[in-house]
Amino acid sequence: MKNEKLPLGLHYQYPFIDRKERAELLAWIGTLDPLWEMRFSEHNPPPEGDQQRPLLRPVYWLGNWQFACLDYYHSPKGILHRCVKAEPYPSLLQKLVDRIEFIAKRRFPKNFIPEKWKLNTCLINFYGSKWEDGKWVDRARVGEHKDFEPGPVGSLSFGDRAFFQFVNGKSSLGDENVVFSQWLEDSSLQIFAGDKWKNKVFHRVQRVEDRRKEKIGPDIENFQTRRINFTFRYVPEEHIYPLHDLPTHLQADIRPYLETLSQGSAYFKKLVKL
Ligand SMILES: O=C(O)CCC(=O)C(=O)O
Repeated sequence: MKNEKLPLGLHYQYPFIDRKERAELLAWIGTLDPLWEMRFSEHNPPPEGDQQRPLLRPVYWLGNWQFACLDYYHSPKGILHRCVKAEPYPSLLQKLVDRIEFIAKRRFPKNFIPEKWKLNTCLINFYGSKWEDGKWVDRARVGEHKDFEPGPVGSLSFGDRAFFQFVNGKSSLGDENVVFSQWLEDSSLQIFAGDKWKNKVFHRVQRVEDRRKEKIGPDIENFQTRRINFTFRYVPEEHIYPLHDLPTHLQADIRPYLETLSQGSAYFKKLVKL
């Protein structure tokens, strides 16, 4: 889909990133060491009927890290000890974030933008296939969910294009459930905002094409990446915790992740030594 007229609260721009920016960004992404997190931990065990499992894909967070085992940020109630202060954006990313914030403020009604809103949190998702039991298994999708961080969410896509949908409920309902679909192209920007797109409907990535055959992202053991997506969100500063302000049992739960991160990141190296 090109930059056609979209419903209020949706913005799509393709291309948003030029070739030089893309090359710089991808070179930087290649230096990251994404984590393959487990959903639960010793102090947050699976609820009855659920089981411990890895996330569908490797991730990297900037600004603050929402470790899956701490439970994701879920405003207004699930905000305590969810977001751990993490690395700041590199300057090339900050420049893009400034542009996205500018577009959102110009494009959407004032009441779509919370006071103090700024895109201070970034989740980088790596989509692709995982080597499992002697074969490559496609893991390039995300089920229906909402992003509970307040205000507009900005999303940058790289690599193979993704089929993105807003839906009314859970997937068993089939196609009548779909409110809006769009392809997210390489180097595109999507922003969604307002009560309908943020709070009422769910969103999901149904599938990611496998056409470009481009080597994208860092080497990840037993994983082939074909799409990388950044979602920029706003977490109010008072909900972001310096690591050492977390209760010690939660620090213990995320300690192995921090150790792993410290091998590739000066920020986390310093943090684990403190
Ligand atoms: O990959 C995408 O386009 C969307 C990712 C997403 O829904 C999320 O990170 O919450």
